[in-house]
Amino acid sequence: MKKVLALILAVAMIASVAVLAGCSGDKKDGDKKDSEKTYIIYSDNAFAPFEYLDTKSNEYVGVDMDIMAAIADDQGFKYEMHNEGFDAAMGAVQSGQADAMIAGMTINDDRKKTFDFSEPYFDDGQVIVAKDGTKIEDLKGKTVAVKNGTAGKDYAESVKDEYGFTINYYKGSPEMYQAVSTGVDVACFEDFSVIGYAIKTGEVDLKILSDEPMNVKGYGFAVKKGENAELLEKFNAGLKNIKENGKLKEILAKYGY
Ligand code: ASN
Repeated sequence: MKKVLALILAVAMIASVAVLAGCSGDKKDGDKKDSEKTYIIYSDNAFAPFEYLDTKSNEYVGVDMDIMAAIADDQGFKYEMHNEGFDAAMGAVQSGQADAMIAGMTINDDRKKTFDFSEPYFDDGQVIVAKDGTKIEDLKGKTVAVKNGTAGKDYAESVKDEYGFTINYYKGSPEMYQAVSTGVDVACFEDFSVIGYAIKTGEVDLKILSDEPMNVKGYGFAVKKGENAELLEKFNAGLKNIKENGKLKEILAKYGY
């Protein structure tokens, strides 16, 4: 009888030790999960020099890609980048499929209703772009090209009655440039630095019609409003550091700014 009792006791002790070990093991796993969380970040896919496919390495490169890498390194977090296009990125953040987006995204009041933004890291506005020789009066009665969901689209919609044009909507910047180059649309609306880069690199043979960029505002990293505050904090802390230590300047200089 004594032997049986001792055995039961021993088994009970082993079991409780195992349970305890299990508990602390679980806790450790939980901690590990937190620090090793991989954030899902979405971006545009053809918005040079902010994000574009480098055909040599077959990888997405650009200002935003470098900023994200520098900040993740500074703050010690992991992330996975998905370059799916601008409108797709906004949808992914809103649906919770993505934790955040970085896509040369203009910070404006309308977007602040559905997104929380980081501090700005670059300023830009939009310009009207067309074939050489086109004048602003030529937009009347014609169609212009815009990219879905963008600040350029908002700008075009706000002046369409004044200039007398109608709008064709495209998925990406290259499709928009092509529509203008091939004469489907008379002009397009694009961020100044991006079309400036495309013209400079010879990717497109178009001219900027506007005297100066309109609606100049900061670009920011964005999360869904009220969500992922911790990631936004990390981004801002890292951004502050790379602004102070010269890394942001270095990244911008690498792409000609
Ligand atoms: N600057 C654009 C916007 O905020 C972003 C883009 O086209 N990638 O609407």
